[in-house]
Amino acid sequence: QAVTLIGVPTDVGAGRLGAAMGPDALRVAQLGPALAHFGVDVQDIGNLAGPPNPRGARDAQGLRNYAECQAWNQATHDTVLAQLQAGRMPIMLGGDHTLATGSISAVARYCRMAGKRLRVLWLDAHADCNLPDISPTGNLHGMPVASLCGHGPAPLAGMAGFTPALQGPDICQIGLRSVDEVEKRMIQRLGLEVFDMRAIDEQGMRAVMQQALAGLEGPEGDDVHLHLSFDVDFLDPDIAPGTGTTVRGGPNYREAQLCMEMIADTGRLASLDIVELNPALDIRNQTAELVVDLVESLFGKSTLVR
Ligand code: DIR
Ligand code: MN
Ligand code: MN
Ligand code: MN
Repeated sequence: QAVTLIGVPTDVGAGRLGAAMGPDALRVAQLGPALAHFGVDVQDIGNLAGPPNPRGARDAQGLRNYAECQAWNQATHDTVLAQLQAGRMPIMLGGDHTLATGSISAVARYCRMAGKRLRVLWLDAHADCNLPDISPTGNLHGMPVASLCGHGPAPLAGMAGFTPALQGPDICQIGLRSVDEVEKRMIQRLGLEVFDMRAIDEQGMRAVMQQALAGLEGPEGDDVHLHLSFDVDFLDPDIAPGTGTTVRGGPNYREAQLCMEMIADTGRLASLDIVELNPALDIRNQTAELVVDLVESLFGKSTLVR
């Protein structure tokens, strides 16, 4: 297995500064060596270049830092596509969640060329399907799911070379507990598959993940490309304080581990975003270290011989 680490040091889509330091915090927490330990061929190509954060106000469309978000996404798209075409699994070290528009649009483009079916797992406290006119903040990190489903600014919605890059039912969101009023209707309109925290409370993480991963294991899942978009604020703030928009009541350590282990068991993971890690808000890099611990499980770390 060959993996490429791609640093995307941007916070232009977020409401607070600091996620731009995320890639280096993950390197300090030894993400690369942790994966190499499992026999993975790891290449770290360093950080992508892009514009700094102008800390702009909302523009006429209702967006903050739109041109800069567009530039970061284009760079991300181009690099991810090249890595997939080279037969390597891209891992984005974010950076705010806006970058998922670039990474997933590249994955969608690649899947279409390679004849694969794309399935996206979106671990997040938020639904990220706002539009410029309904967003309460104007921050683009609250919008990538809408862009990928063909809504919002045309250059972002068309980044895959066709629109939409994804249909709502191709995306499964897990861990939601903070959704804006009008955004709730977008979830319905897009037809997203959602397991919110109430579903996890009532059914347990195991039953939720069994449903989320249905159809991926065995021969019927052979042509599936599984992309994981992992927003660090998915995790409970008690264990993961180092992120910009914490929401209490998220998955605890054991639930998060089980989630990752069950994804690993499918053997279908083919690309990954790690986003919204904000070292400026972290405590001695503990959130970055937790993320590395969870990514180890995602790559098959287990207690017993498997
Ligand atoms: C909020 C927060 N729904 C927004 N979104 C966040 O600004 O659109 N997404 N934090 O991760
Ligand atoms: Mn979030
Ligand atoms: Mn997010
Ligand atoms: Mn460890």
